[in-house]
Amino acid sequence: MLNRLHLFFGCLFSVSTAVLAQVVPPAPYGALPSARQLAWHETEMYVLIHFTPTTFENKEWGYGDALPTLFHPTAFDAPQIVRAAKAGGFRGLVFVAKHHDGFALWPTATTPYNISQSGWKNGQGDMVAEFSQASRAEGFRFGIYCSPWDRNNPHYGTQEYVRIYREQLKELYTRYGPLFMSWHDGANGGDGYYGGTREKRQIDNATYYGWDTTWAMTRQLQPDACLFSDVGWDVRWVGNEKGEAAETSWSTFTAMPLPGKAKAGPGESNYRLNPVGTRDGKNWMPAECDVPLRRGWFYHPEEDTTVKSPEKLFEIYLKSVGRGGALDLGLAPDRRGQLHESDVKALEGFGALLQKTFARNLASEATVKASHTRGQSPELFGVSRLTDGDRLTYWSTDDHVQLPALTFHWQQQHELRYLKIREHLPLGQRVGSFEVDAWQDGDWKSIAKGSSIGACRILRFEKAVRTTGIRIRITDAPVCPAISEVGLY
Ligand code: FUL
Repeated sequence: MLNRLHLFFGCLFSVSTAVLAQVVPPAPYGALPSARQLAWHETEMYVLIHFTPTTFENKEWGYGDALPTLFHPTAFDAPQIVRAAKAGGFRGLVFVAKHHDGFALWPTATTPYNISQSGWKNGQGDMVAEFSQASRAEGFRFGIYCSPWDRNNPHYGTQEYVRIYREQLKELYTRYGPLFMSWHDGANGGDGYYGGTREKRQIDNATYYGWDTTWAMTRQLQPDACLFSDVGWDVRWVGNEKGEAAETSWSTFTAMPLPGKAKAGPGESNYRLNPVGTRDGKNWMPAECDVPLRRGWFYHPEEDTTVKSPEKLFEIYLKSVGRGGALDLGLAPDRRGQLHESDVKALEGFGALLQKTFARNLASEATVKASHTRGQSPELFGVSRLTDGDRLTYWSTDDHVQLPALTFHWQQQHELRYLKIREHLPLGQRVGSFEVDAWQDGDWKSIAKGSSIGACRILRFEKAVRTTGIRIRITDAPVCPAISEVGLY
């Protein structure tokens, strides 16, 4: 009797563990994104605004000696700028609250070199506040860029300046609501005005700023803000200002020592690796791809004809967002304090192009089949998850099925040019490569190959294919996949 009971409970136990085993989600793989990084991935496209006395000097890098009264926008209109960005499909705005020239665009107690000394709004204005409000009114996330290099400050190069810089961040972190980014450029030290001394000041970027202390403050005061710096942190610089990640671009990254150094320290990064990232890297640190809409980051009237076309912006989009990163597009208000007509037109054209290209997802109209479904549980891990528009749901397979395939079939032929695919990021970057086939003349023919996926991978087929079927085969993966979305356009 005891033996039979044993057997009975034993069977019950193994059946229930089998059922359980079938429905548990796959174990996460490798370095994982934080909640703030996941939110950043969803923001995906944002703009970066440069507007300081440097605009009125027609320079790219202000020396720090421009008179504050030089800053006098005649028709400043933050909502005009945000609306134009929104028409371009962007979802966030990072405002340069202080550039290398050291001029603070908000009324700060930390330096007299600030907006209250300008004639704008009789010295009563606060441009950070205006951009913050305009952004939030349009549903944008808001962030700030405060340059560590300060060519105006007499204390630059001393510990007193580091204290002042932290104080500036503290004001920015506590006055303007939640921030999605705290952006710290990498241009550091050199010649400048420095309180009238007009000299060259070198600092050791690796040690001078005491980033660990500063960023502990960022975490405390702005827990949702992703830290951008050229040495990485939450997001890494893509390594160029063309807005281009490499064809293969992993969201994980292991900082490598600079040539000749034994180990990578803060302030060091081997930029050659930034466009690519590191497969199975130590940290989740996806690429931010920054690029100005014009030739430079600031407005120059002679560059009115260098505004990138909607088509060029679309190419950049494919190489940034389409390679798992985010696109950070530099916008430069003119001396009125608005975007020039050419910039507005380019943004509108780009937004329209995105809309048109990705308007109809044919994957949602297809009969979709998977070669395998995790735990034979379509409700939890089935193919319907691929087109539900929800990044939190995903299709997956049993642990031992690492190279499955998906097929999409239609009754009639469709013309296809793009594939968009996303991994379920909370489980890490899992897929190493994949291949796309089209059903042609009664057989599957390979039409495209991809490697890293991550937040989003967009493949543009060499030419448009007319077909009734598409197959996606995972061709390399150390673990089972977790794919959250597939789009075919
Ligand atoms: C760089 C700066 O030197 C440029 O002026 C610009 O602000 C760009 C976005 O970052 O590090």
